[in-house]
Amino acid sequence: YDPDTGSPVRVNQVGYLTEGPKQGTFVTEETGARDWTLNAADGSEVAGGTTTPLGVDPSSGQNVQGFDFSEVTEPGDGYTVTIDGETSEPFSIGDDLYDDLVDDSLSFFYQQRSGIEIDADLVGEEYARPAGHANVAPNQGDDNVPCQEGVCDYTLDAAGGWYDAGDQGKYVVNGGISVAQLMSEYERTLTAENAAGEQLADGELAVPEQGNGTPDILDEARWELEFLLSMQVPAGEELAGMVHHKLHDAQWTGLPQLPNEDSQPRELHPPSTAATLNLAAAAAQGARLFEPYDPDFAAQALDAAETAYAAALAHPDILAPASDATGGGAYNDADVTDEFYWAAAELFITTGEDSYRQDVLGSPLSGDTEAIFPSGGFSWGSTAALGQLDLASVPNDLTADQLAAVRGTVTDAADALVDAADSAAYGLPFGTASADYFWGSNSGVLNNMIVLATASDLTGESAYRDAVLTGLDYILGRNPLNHSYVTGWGERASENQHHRFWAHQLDPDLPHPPDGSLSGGPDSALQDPTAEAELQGCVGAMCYIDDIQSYSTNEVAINWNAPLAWIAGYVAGLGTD
Ligand code: 9MR
Repeated sequence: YDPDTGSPVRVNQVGYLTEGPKQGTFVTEETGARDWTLNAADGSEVAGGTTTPLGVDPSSGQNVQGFDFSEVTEPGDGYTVTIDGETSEPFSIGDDLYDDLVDDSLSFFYQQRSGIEIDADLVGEEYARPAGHANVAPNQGDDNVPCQEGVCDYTLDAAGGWYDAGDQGKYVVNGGISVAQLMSEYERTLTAENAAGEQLADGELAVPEQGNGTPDILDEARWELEFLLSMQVPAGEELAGMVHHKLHDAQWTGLPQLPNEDSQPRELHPPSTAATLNLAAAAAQGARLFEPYDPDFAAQALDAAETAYAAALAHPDILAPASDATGGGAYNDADVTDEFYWAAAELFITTGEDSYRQDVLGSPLSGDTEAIFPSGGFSWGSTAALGQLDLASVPNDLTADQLAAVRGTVTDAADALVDAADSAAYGLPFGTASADYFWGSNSGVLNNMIVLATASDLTGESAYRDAVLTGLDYILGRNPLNHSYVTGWGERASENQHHRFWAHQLDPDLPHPPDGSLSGGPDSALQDPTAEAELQGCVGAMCYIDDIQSYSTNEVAINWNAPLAWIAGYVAGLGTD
């Protein structure tokens, strides 16, 4: 496998913060150090030095060298680095480089909304579309969804929410982590010193609820929270309080397909303990955040969260099976210890009740840094970190000793990630073995960056912040493919992600994904036919193709854009020092 990767001089194609680390990677057959120069847009030489030979990078098989121009702090656009006659993509140095990434990465969520027209005034003509699954033929509508045969004999009004990804399914497991991360992006602004809070406020984001008195990012979160609440089994039914795992088409549909043109029957799948705990956790967090803006909604959310948690305790092992993958993803999960941990943590933070504290402290995960913070990043299937990060950073009733222990796991995990970033040729806080690159690997990188960012908030230590920024460099082009995984950000960026409406590659009348859409990223397991055909023999971080059919390397998803949005808020806030 030998793709065109352009210049061997690899940089963050967007740019570097004025006071941040500034590193790049050079791919070469040479083993001895080379000279590098940094040039301004007018061609003048700004700085120079020699590279550091690093040997063969296991994530790519490339022989590489590193270079570092952190000493340069003159803001500007159009910088390039040249080594051995090879010149990098251009990039900027400055403090406000990432402000627009906050808006772009969050606009993704509005544009994934189900059950509402996507308004040209908010997103432009190209991206406007009719409401999807709103019960207008040929849609069957999500306002009256029956269960699969034999699962239940009621229907639910489960309209609204976000489509998961390139498909039009709606999954409670995955909706939960995504909405939690948007809420956490907001919640961080209540305590962190450098946070982009103004950018998330009422009237700032392109959402239809502008001007309603609630921060716009919470309006976006509520669109999903209401959907999650609607998936709960009604009182009086068998398994009351449990939550249906997911709702999607009876059969997989082809591409392209606008959401309003889907004619497949929609079906509710059985409840699961994991989905129930996702609702418990997300609704508990929502309850405390909506309290100042809509106390009735906050009370409704807390009641649903407590009912769900009690139902999960009564039914702790109703597991969604891997086989349930016709017409939608399975989101199967054989271990819900982490979901119990997350839900108990959020309920404790919100209510202060001792029973939830006991469930957190009595969990087998309590104090187990490596189990809570897996090296490949927390995820929809490994959610304990969401609770731990909130226990560490959101004011709560833990005793001083308990809080110190929780914070210790965060900084221990972050220390390991700093070491990983320092030893990676491409600077990312993530593994470098080929097998470390799994379906959605970019979200693993970004979630590790959130652990680092939280450690930086807790301690003020710059090493944590620096590893967040070198992780961002990887996402935006300093990587083995010389490729930015965020549409519209960087010279060589993804634009053909797997999506049924943003399908320009298949139909020129349809748009590319909007700016700020993150690709899942390299997956060395080659899990779709296009990857199998095109990527044979690839190593680790090379196993990616910007093709709409490669859903295992190049899909978009709410749980991948959510950590991008969180990190965009963090990095934009750094610039406001
Ligand atoms: O993100 C999910 C990944 O962890 C799984 O390995 C993969 C296969 O089960 O599914 C991914 O989730 C997809 C979901 O099943 C359906 N919607 C699109 C999601 C992103 O590809």
